[in-house]
Amino acid sequence: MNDSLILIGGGGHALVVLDAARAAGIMVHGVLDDYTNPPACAGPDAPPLLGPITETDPLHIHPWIVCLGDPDTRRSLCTGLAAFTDRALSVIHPTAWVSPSARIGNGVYIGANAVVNARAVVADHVILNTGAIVEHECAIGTGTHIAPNATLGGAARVGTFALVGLGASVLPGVTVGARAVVGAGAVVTKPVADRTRVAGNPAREMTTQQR
Ligand code: JB3
Repeated sequence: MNDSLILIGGGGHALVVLDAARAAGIMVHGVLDDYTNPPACAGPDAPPLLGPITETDPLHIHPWIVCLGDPDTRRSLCTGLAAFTDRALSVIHPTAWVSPSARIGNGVYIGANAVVNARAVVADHVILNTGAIVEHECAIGTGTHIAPNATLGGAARVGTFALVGLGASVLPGVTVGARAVVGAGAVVTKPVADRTRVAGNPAREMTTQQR
């Protein structure tokens, strides 16, 4: 297998993954994107565009990471690429702290200054964005995005393909369900059901009008 990385998606998130990969000494082979607009990742020092995001040929020989923030697109891509998951590569910025007792899946992005403390379990394709804090014994499901400066208290749990928004907090031991969305700055004090959107302090379910 060639060890240079494919970025799936070439927008804003790919830009930060590209920087982190380079800072970690990972060579980036190219980008898959749909070219509807010039992708943010294009430019003189950018890796080449190799094809649309659905192109799987390069994934037979290269490691890869999904670089799309949109949860629905991430979910359909990660599900469709399940056969290639063993080649999904995690990119960890050198300034992140990851406890030696934490378990990190495949294709995980851990951004600058993020912290993953002891015995946390982070499943495949998770984004732990810039400065996110994942405390001891947390469990994060596949494909979930913990946004910049969001904090999960000790032993908090977040289900698959959920979003914990910018600067939000989940109190220790509290569970956020699969595909739930926690709004920016929210403070989650009670369990959040699957596919539920919450916001505020303390976080409450958003009505259809508030969305
Ligand atoms: O907030 C932060 C720090 N990061 C956000 C990140 C987590 O999610 C960032 O600000 C953006 O909100 C988002 O980054 P992302 O996913 O790179 O979005 P954007 O900059 O819009 O780039 C999406 C790229 O994916 C574009 O180049 C699209 O052409 C390409 N793309 C291809 N197919 C697609 C699809 N994007 C979407 N959403 N859906 C597709 O099917």
